[in-house]
Amino acid sequence: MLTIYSDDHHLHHGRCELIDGQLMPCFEKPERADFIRERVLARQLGPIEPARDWGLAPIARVHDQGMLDFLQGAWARWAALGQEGDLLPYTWPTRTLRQQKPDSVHGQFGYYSFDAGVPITAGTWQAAYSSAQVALTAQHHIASGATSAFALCRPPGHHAAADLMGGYCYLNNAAIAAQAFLDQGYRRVAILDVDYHHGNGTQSIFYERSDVLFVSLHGDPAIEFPFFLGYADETGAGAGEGYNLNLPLPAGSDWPVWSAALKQGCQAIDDYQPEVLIVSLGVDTFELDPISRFKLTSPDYLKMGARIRALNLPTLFVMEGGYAVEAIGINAVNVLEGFEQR
Ligand code: OKS
Ligand code: ZN
Repeated sequence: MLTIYSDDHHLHHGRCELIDGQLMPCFEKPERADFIRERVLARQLGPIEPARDWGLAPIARVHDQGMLDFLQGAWARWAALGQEGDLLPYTWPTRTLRQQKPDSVHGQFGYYSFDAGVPITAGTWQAAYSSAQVALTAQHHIASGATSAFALCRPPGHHAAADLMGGYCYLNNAAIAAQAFLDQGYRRVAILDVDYHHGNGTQSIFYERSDVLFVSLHGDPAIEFPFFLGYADETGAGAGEGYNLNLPLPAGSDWPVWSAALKQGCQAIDDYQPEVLIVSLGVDTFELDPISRFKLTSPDYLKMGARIRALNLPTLFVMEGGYAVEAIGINAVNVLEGFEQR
């Protein structure tokens, strides 16, 4: 399987995030992608190719132009104020507050985000832009006839909505790839999100549309980030009614529990008869993940890949979360090797 990778992810390295009342070093760190890349090489999964530049247009097909302008220009505005530390949002237009964009860089960041897990550093725009280009390059290979490809994206994307960043995500790489397929003439795209967290951004982008089926297995949002989306009664709206399937699972879910939900998700995908499958591949379902509460083991990821392969669809894997860095490469590549039946 071909892997697409960009070194630009190193340009994004946030310092801190708030976890359990304490400022901790960011879990979403460059080593994550480095470990996955090293495992791809060690296992000889296939060639690793750089991203090509497809420009801003395919990104703007999914994201709000105001948010893109903000993300692209925020660091320069922050630095011009004499600041050197990470730019972090801290006020949001929630209940009782006005939904309008203020002038200040902090006010605008709050307007375009839903949590504080999205530090903007000097290289964040370039890293997020290149991460989207990684997804688009892998998408191009599948549209050109490849049966699978791995977009080694970092930063991840599935929490990012059209005009909201959050949960370590700036640009929704999987959604941008899905929209690219549609713009190239595909009519039905399925997205299977196996990350531990609900892909609230991806869901919201396609919620009222029938051309993208979104299926997500995740920690029950009643007790897990992102808390405010991802419940089982969210089934789509308008033309999208019936094209959104959330499968929230309890803390402690292991392979028997998780794989039963996967079976249900795969059945929905099979019924939909998509032309292509995008897998939002997070491996924070791992038993040793520091911020998650599922209990999948490294061999389970081989079974996951084999089950996805049984859908018999051209499949684009897009990297999302996973924070047990010593094992992230093993687990992510196990899915790909399971898919390839190696
Ligand atoms: C608090 C922790 C927020 C958890 C973000 C989860 C990101 C993730 N700062 N999404 O898939 O892995
Ligand atoms: Zn996650």
